[in-house]
Amino acid sequence: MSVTVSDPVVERIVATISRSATEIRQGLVGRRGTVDEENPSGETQLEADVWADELLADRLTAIDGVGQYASEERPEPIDCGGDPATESGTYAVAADPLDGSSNLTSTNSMGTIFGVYDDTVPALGETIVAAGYVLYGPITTMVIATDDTVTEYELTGGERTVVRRDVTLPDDPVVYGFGGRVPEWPEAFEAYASEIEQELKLRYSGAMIGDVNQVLTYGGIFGYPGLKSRPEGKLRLQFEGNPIGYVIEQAGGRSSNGDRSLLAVEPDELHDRTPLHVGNAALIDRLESALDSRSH
Ligand code: AFP
Repeated sequence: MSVTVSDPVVERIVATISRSATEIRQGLVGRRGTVDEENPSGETQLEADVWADELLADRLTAIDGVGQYASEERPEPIDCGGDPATESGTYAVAADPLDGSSNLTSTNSMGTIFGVYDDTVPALGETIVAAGYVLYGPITTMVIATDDTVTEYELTGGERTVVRRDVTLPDDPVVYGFGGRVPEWPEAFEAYASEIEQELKLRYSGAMIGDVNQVLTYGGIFGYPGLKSRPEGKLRLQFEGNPIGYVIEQAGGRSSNGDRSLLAVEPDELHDRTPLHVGNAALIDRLESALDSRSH
């Protein structure tokens, strides 16, 4: 049975993404090649990245109530109607059309991430009213978080069917996944990671959505820390950090840039990167104290 989101504009946004998901999945075939372009983060784009971005842009900018569409694959937002900053019921949608697209070459799991901001982007995560992701795994599933609850769906033929309601992180964490090469980890993070490695099972796929869904399902922690060569980390605040931070916080967990909730991080630029950590609150509390104690 399908459950709709109470806000009609948000419902149209999530329905459009869930209906597009089956098409995106089918359209990956034959689009594994790279295009001669880089995205604003300097990463080589796949045909699939550009195609999925254009498909979502076309569909989402046509929705009455969507005032802006921004994505990891394009330098600037598209202004497409009212002003999210001043008009109530008008939102900005920020998306990572194909998270983990480098997994397409080896045909491993990937995702589509979205955040619905009640402000113009770049915006504070605290202005998010809904967020979620589609996971292109063995089956296609979707997780949608709103201020009320977190729901997991299975997607078939463009329709979404509830498989889990009021999703929360299990109390006893089981899995962990940390990105970046170990020699690149700052000492404080490496010390924390070596404790966690003794306690939990490793689950790291190269696509954040696959790893975060492991954490949402079994409990644990996913992180892509600030690195020695790149203290700002790899992942993007507006398109990855805020939406995933919102989902995990609505599911009773915590998010952190190492110092505070991702949703409280003031953005400067649309394509800002951030150290990103999400999971069970106790594991994130320990991470922040570990990073704090070594910095003093
Ligand atoms: P791509 O979208 O370029 O494949 O990057 C995936 C990602 O943004 C995120 O989904 C992964 O957790 C992380 O980067 C993987 O990074 P590493 O390749 O450095 O492990």
